[in-house]
Formats: sequence, structure tokens, C-alpha cells
Amino acid sequence: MLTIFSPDQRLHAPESEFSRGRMIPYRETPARADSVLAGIVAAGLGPVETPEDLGTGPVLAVHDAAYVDFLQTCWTRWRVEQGDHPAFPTAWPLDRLGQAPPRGLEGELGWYCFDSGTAIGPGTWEAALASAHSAATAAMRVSAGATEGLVGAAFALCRPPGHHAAAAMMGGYCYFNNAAIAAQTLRHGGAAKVAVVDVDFHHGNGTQAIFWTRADVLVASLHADPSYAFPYYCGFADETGAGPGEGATLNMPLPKGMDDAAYLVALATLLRRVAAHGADALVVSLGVDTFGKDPLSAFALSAGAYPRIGAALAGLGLPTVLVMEGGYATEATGRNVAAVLGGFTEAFTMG
Ligand code: SP5
Ligand code: ZN
Repeated sequence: MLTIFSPDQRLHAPESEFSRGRMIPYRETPARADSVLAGIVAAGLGPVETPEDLGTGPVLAVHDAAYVDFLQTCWTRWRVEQGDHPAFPTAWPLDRLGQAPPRGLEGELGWYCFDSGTAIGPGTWEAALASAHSAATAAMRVSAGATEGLVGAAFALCRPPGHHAAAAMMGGYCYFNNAAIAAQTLRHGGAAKVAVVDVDFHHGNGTQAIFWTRADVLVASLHADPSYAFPYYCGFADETGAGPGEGATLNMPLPKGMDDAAYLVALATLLRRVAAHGADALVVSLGVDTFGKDPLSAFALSAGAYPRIGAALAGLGLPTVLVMEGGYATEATGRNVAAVLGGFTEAFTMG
């Protein structure tokens, strides 16, 4: 399987994040991408190519222009105003208290960022844009394959990740929603209906928000129940979309302690619902922070689950873009991602 990755994606490397009252080392590191690259090479999964420089076109297809401007200028402005350490928000607008659009950088940070653990530093813009380009390029390659009558798949090694980013909101280590960008690119490439299946440990609140009112993109997710896990405020089963998108959002929140067998049964159930919905192309938000030894996980998945997750996803038989999301047990992350891609490839070519 073809992998798309840009070395520029390493340029985002904040030192620390605010977590439960403490500053801790930033978990979403460049080393994660290197672990995945090493896993792909070790497993002999195929070539790694750099993305096309697509400018801001693909990000503007799913994000607000003012938000994109904010991300592009935030670091330079922050350094002048505050100094040479990464930017974090200080306060958040709460609409029950009344609110006005922000007029200065600190107001904008709270306006455009929903959590306290997502930093903007030197290179964040460049890395996030390159990550988005990897998603869009992978989707363009898959679209081209589908047009030629070949059902194909590609892996976008996106980092920083994307599924928590909404049209005008960053958070959860995410700046641009790479999976949404891939889905939108597949739509432009001729797929009338796209399904996004999100297997990250966390609910993809940004992806859900972006496609909430749309019938042409199904968003289906299985994840830790938000009553105990980040992002806490959405991802519950009764969230099903609105307007034309009513019924095109599927959430399957899961209890703590999910083991391989229980997880694979839940995934099979979700995928049956996705298949019934009908789609011409698939985007997988591929997080492996479901791993039992992941520092953010409350599940108990073993390494043996990952090839089976890949095979289950391949069972949909659709042109597929797999987009990297979470996974913070850095050593194991590369092996587990390569295992998903290997399991996918085996089942895909056999099917
Ligand atoms: C893309 C992605 O996986 N983003 C995840 C962002 C989660 N950030 C906040 C995590 C806070 C919870 N910390 C729990 C530690 C459990 N040992
Ligand atoms: Zn996650």
C-alpha cells in the first residue's frame, strides 16, 4: 500500500502540554511518525511518497477562512506579544455569559481552541498544512485509481492528527481535519457518497461537526464513552446528525476495558450499519490509542487485534484512504499501524 508523508510534518514539536493540573511532556510527537515509518518499512508494506504542495485549497474546502488565517499567523503574533514559548489559550467564550468575536490574540486562542492541551509553536502551521496535504494527496491517488476502474487504497501518515478539529476549531492535538479533507477530496474526485469510519480511542468530534448536516458523508465512530473520556461533551449514541444529515452520524460509545473479542464484535456491528448505508468510498480515521498499553487508552486491546481491524475494514470492499490519528505508546504505535495496514491489504487483495 502507498503511504504519503512529508518531512515537514516533523516541524511541529511542542515540549509540553497542560494535563490534569500539571505540565507533562507533549504526547503527540514527531517520533510517532518515525515509529510508523519504521513499522511500514519493517513490514515491507510498500513505497512512501511525499504529498503534493496543494496550498490552502484542500483545507479551505472544510475549514473557515478566518480560522485558517488565525493558524497561519498565530505563532508569529504570539512570539511578539508573549515570547518564545508555545501558545495556549487562557479563557474560553461561554455563550451563556454573552460573547463577542475576539479582537486580540488571546481572545482568538480561546475562540479557536476547545482544550488546554493543544499547542501552537514554530512549525505548527507548516506541519499541519503538510499533514493535510498528505491526506488530500492520498485521496487524489485513490480517486484516480477508482476512476480507472481499479479499487485502491492509500495510507496518509498524518501527524499532527485531525479528527478533533472542526471547521473553525482546533483541539485534541488537531489543527486541520485530515480525514474530512480526504473525504471532501474523494467527493470532488467523483464519489457521490463517502463513509468516514473512525476507530481512534477518542470520539472524532471535529469530523462529526463538519459533516453534521450533510447526507453525502456518513460519519461512523466507535470510541470510549465520553462520559469517562475526552472529548467528554459529544460522541453519545443519541447524536445522529441534523437536517439533511439526520441519520448520517453513527456513534457507538464503548465501556472501559474492551478486549479484542468485544471490540471486534462492536466493529463488525458498526461496519454492517455502514455497509447498509451505502457508500462509494471510505475514509478510515486510524487511531491505535485503543491499545491496552497506550497511555491514553482505557481499553485492553492486544497487538493481535490490529490485523483483524484492518481485515474488517477491508471487508467493505471500497476505495479507501486510511488517515493516521492517535496512538501514543510510541514504540508499539508503528507496529500496530503496520499491522492494520497489513491486515487490510491481505483481506483487500483476497476479497
Ligand atoms: C488525536 C487524539 O488521539 N487526540 C487525543 C487528545 C487527548 N487529549 C487529552 C487527554 C486527557 C486525558 N488524559 C488521560 C490520561 C489517562 N492515563
Ligand atoms: Zn485518540
